[in-house]
Amino acid sequence: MDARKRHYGWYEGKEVFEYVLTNDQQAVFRCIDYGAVVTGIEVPDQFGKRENVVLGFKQFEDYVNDSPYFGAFVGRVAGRIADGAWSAYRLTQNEGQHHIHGGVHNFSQRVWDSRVVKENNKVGVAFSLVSPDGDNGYPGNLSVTVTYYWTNENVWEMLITAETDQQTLFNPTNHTYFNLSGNTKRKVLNHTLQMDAEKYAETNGAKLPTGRLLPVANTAFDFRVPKKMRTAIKERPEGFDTPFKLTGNKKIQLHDPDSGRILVIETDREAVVVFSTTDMEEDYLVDGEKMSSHRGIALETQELPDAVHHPKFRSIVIEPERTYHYRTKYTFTTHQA
Ligand code: FUC
Repeated sequence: MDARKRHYGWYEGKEVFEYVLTNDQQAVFRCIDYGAVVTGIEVPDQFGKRENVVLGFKQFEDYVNDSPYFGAFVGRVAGRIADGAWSAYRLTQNEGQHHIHGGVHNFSQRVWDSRVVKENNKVGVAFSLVSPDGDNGYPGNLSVTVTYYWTNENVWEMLITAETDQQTLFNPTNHTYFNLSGNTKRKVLNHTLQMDAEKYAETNGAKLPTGRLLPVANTAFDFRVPKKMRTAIKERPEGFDTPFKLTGNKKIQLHDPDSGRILVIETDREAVVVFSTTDMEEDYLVDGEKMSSHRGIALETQELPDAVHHPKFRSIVIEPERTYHYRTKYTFTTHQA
């Protein structure tokens, strides 16, 4: 196992570093201390060819200028909070009248403290920051650490811990977009997606949950058995920006039959938001080509969005004098050639 740290850029007078973690199979995990962003994951296809399977930019400036949260750690609260309202607090309204992804200059746009951590069979980077009382309207000084481990078995483990000195909200996620074809040489339409999710959260025109959890059976949202994204998009041409409530083993599996790569996600979180990038036609480049629909798929493990307004959703209120732990594991394998 090997961990290297190197200069990546400058942000608000601070030097930004990239960490390159290489395991004994020569598979590589890259991340930066700006936004705790995952910038690359290079894993073998069915023939052993290592290529990158996440969307990212070539240079640091692109992450700062116009990133749709590529690889980013999102907080304090991922997703939308209706009207930026929680209790008597008023959170930054940064998507129309609503609050999204923690507000402005949120966790994905700050330089974190970081250090390399080593354990048996894995190496990682621990990123920490303190979000001050009043940050984007949230009460309490909140200390957050997110550790990304990269193991010898090509597993990325994400461990999050948090402590606060006042009651506040916390619902973090990592916003990595996956494309298992390798260096985005194909779109994700031939990938199959399978999820242990019996219900999805109905959303309104503002992409906010209505509070109704509906059965996936006989809908485009049924991914209980593997379904090609091409088929899913045909069933739902507007695509997916949808919270699914996880059940059973809470497994999420993405498979690219062409490269043979498989990603299995396991989590202790309540839900996953699936964002299919449908209609994302952008000017910025990914692997030398303009970002366009279905270049990737974001699978964001978290508690159900806007939980503060829906008592049936798992609470995201956290209390002082406790340490909160959250865990998601991403395993990369291949089918047999
Ligand atoms: C997901 C979506 C949002 C937004 C963001 C970049 O979290 O829920 O709609 O587009 O990604």
